[in-house]
Amino acid sequence: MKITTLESFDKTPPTAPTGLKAVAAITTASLSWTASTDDVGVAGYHIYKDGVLAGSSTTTSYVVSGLEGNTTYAFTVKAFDDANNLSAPSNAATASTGDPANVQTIKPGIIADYTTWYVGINGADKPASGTVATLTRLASGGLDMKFNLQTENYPGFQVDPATPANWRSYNKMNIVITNPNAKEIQVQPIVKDGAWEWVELGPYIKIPAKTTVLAAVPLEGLANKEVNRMIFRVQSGSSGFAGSLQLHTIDFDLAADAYAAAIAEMNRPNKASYYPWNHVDSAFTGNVSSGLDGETIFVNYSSSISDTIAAGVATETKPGLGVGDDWTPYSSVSCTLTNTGTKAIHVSLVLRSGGGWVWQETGGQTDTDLTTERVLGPGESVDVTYAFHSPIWKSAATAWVNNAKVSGLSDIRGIAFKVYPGTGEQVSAGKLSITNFQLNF
Ligand SMILES: [Ca+2]
Repeated sequence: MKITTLESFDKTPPTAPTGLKAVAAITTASLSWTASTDDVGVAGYHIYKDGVLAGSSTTTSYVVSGLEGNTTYAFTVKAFDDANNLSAPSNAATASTGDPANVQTIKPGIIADYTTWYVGINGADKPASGTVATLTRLASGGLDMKFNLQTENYPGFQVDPATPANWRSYNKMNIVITNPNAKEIQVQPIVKDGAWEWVELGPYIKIPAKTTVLAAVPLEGLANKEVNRMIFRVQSGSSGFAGSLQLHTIDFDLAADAYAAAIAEMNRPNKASYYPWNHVDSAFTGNVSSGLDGETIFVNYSSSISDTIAAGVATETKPGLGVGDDWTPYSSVSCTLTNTGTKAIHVSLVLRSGGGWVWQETGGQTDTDLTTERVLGPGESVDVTYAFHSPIWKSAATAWVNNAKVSGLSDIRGIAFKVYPGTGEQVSAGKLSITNFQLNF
């Protein structure tokens, strides 16, 4: 057989990427840039951290992981074409990672100016007697409210400045607020102006379940910018429930990306209990029990699991909301799998996406082993990473061959870990523990 290799005629490198931006969190930095052009075609980009290759991307964005906290990094990107011609570097973008010991570097703004915050009910005067809702200070200087919307309507974070606050130089108010509940919360900012007229500032701010937002509140409707009372009135997006809400900051005229890294980190599901893990998937009939114990997800599997009977544990990301989590900011799931059973087992991460709850699973493949299933021997514990953009996923759409990325990342409705034996193997009853569960940028 004769093999001929053709020398490429493409000697022209792509143009340098431009407009590189970097936003750092604690251990990661999200990069984006403007595409290069090439006489034949851009094949991809190499990403450099302080001049050292950190990874490659076929798109115009990349997340660099494994960074140190409290450190400033300089990033550059170079484009390459199919002939591996490398462009000049992009502009350098620097980004400083946050302090791992203090994720919430968000400043309280004018919350800190007042010591007399109280729970008001429907904007009324300071209650003479106690309310069901209670206000306490966060360590960061912000405010935490615990409430029960089934027994008390429209609780609010309220304060009456001793002398009217002067907001004349401001165009918008910004608040950073966390909804840690499994249901949407809505917050209406209201002021009583210099004439004690009630002025609602903009529409209700809708804060999705388990989410922190930086909201911008327009002040155009406030003609009289002397403020005698601030009210942040709280209601549920659906039926009333007991829960809490954290108001981290009230400030003015902040940039749209203020606190972007801190908020991204706060929104990252970085522990198992971010999800309830109490959804029973009917595909798993080989369970003795499963669920969440502290931060450990567990599956007590029976000896009856086989080629056709799997065990497993599952959760819905947003139960009852009719939507799933948006995982597009993240690159992977990582966790530690421990098999305390006396026989080997296989473990597959299953994601279910979109309104059809499309079933996609790894079939035991992980990022460090793209060709075979990672079998967990008796007593074995292993750290695994399942990258969403690696070709380790299979589904009905791939005829159950592992060759695809995850589809539908913007609407992940269910997560499950499936336990099963190798073909024809028998298994004794045992336990799979899943620890250190987190999503990674
Ligand atoms: Ca070229």
